[in-house]
Amino acid sequence: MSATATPDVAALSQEIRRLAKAKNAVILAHNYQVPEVQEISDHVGDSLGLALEAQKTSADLIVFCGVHFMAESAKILNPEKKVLLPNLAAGCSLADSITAESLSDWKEKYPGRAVVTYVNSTAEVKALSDICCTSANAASVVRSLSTDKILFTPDRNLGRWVASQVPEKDVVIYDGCCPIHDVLRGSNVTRVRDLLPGAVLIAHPECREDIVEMADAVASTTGMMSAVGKFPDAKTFIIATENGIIHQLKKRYPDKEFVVADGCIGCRLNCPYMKCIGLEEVERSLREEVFEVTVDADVAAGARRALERMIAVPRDN
Ligand code: CIZ
Repeated sequence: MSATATPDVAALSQEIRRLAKAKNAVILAHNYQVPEVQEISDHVGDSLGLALEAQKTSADLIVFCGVHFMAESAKILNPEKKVLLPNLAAGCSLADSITAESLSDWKEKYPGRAVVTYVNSTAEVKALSDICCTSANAASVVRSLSTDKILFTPDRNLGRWVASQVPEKDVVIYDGCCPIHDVLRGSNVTRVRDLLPGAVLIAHPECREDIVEMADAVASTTGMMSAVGKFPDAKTFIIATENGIIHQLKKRYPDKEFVVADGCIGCRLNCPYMKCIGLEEVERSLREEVFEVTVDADVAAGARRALERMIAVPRDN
């Protein structure tokens, strides 16, 4: 906990840690969560890192501070554990951009292709896929497949970036996107760059093509943590992804300056779903053991196969 925490934050944080210990719970937080939630968590990371933590935990209870598809993946990989999502409103517009029905129609339109699905998707969609990927391993996942014919779902920006990294494959890309990343335009980033000459631009592959093309590095949130270290002489970094990652970047690199790519923390690069879990929701979740995430057994079996195939592939970044 930071020295500047207000008494409420301090008291709530203490109570959360007390409850977590009493209930043998592990608290996992995504890099996009608010700083105070990241601070009371046992592990902070991206969806792949957190899925792996969930797989190896000996805790009885997993409190997942992230969005629904992430908690669902933790449940699928740990069917015996109770997995809690502190706020059921924590959805994902990208995951909602594809349904099992629309994927089935699309598979019929492109028969014989291997379906690679970004983890930002529902369990039903994962269950209809050959393999999942995250932004930290998407290119390696596509490269690992024996077929050259790929259907990539649902993020068109990540899909296009992956296709550019693996040009030997023929990748058909679904037309979904993360509205938080997709709303960012090259002109926003250029304006920030002009104000900060010499700053290094690191972009998430969910950003639009022009932004990825002007970036000095393209990386997942975990990849961003190591990418900063590759520019030892740079003082200032412009970060093109959801603003929650800034907290971990500042902790790891206290001497560097991080600026959100739209130049305005809390505006466009702020996911309302990622930000709907606060300390009150985490405390209630632990105390009342709400809201339990469940997945139909047949759906879970199909989704687990796609997730486990993904986990066997090493990370790109
Ligand atoms: O895979 C994740 O956790 C997401 C959604 C983004 C990232 O790059 O970490």
